Amino acid sequence: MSGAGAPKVTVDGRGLRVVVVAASWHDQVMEGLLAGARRALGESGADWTEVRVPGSFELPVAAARAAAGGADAVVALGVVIRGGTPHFEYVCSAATTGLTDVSVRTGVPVGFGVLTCDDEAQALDRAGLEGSSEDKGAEAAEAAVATAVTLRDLFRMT
Ligand code: DLZ
Repeated sequence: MSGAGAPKVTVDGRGLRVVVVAASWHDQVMEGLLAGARRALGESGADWTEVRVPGSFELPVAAARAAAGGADAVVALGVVIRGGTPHFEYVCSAATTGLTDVSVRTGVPVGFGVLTCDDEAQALDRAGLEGSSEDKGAEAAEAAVATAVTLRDLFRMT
């Protein structure tokens, strides 16, 4: 999937409580994703906390708990790199389906910052690090905050 065409999202997130749920595989890439998310959340004015889980497979249950606990938005960050077995497909599918289910079932938006890459070079290029061409951690945080604001304003109108 190409990152071309991504919108520039700037939004006022003051008053929102955001939970960042982050997996722990692939340290360097994860640090880039976390730094991007922190920067975007700081610029939005939202309050946030961070929770670490072992792998991307564990992201949905942490997101579900955050949503049940009163978060206005969740940002899910993880890195899955293809290996030689079908495990990659299972972990990606579980994370994607699980996070989608949390957001639709609870009405709490989940920013999807889970990189699913063929190799580490692809992941580094999307991690918001020096020399990266994309910053998926920031994008996921911006999307979660923007959607939470949209939903909050929608309910104010009705
Ligand atoms: C097992 C596994 C493998 C092989 N690769 C990754 C990965 O690239 N990225 C990631 O976030 N997690 C990986 N995991 C761990 C699973 O997500 C999960 O933590 C374990 O299967 C234990 O439930």
